[in-house]
Amino acid sequence: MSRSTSRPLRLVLASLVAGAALFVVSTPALANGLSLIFPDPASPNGHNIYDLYVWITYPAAVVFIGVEATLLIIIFRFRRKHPAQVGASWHGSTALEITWTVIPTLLIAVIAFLAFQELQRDFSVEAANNHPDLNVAVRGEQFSWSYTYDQGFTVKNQMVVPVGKMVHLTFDSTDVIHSWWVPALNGKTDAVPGYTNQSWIKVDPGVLGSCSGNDRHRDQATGGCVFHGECAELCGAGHYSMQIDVLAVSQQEFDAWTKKQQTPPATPKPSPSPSPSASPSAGPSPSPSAKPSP
Ligand SMILES: [Cu+2]
Repeated sequence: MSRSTSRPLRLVLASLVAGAALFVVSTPALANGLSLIFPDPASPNGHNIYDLYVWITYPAAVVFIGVEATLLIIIFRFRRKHPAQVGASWHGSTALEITWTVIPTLLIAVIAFLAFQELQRDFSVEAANNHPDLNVAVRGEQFSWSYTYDQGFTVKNQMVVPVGKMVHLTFDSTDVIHSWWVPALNGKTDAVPGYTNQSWIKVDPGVLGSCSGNDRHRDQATGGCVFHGECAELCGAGHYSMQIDVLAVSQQEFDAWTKKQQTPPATPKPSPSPSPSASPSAGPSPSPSAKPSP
């Protein structure tokens, strides 16, 4: 191998080794739950989506490294070595063309099949087959979320659910398309005006013991875990403000919270009737700075 050839080849080899090292280093991190892609999943469909993503990423990384390595080797090995050199040329190769059409088509078909299967599970089948413990209707509007529970009350901003229970979610919108997504819990689900979408969550009870990550925090008042998500469909000027919070608590805390929501707010006591002697103009004296209206 000449000196000029060995240098680029060394570069290629070094790049390959660096890529492979990165891949190997990231594998135990993924296995230990440290997320390089999504937050740690905390619901069965969150787990399934996460696993599918990782298992698509592995072969994709192998294909990527293989293609890039082949490309680099060809560039350096078959480059023009002197100005008069004329490269070899081919006019079509049926075998090659069939190969590079069939293999990617098969790969994409497998990915599409697995993804479609998982989406079906995420969107409704699982909840329908498992008799949901709770139904919550999620409604998007510019620019907030509301949650209507089986028990007949509606809350805004934060959804509260018991851990370990199958919560069936339906989604719609009053204005434009929004999308409800808490990556640790479920797949992105659109809230569409005039159409009802479905999904579900079943939060791992373990989050009551361990609730750490960039996408979640401990709720001190209840000991529950708050998962964070965002509207994932550009829906107008206030899109950024359509934040999503899901507080997962114990069944006991959930029952107490539900009871509180169902209790009608205390009606204020009627004020005593004014004394007949009171002057109708009686009231706080106007501020000296107040100007009379014209
Ligand atoms: Cu939005």
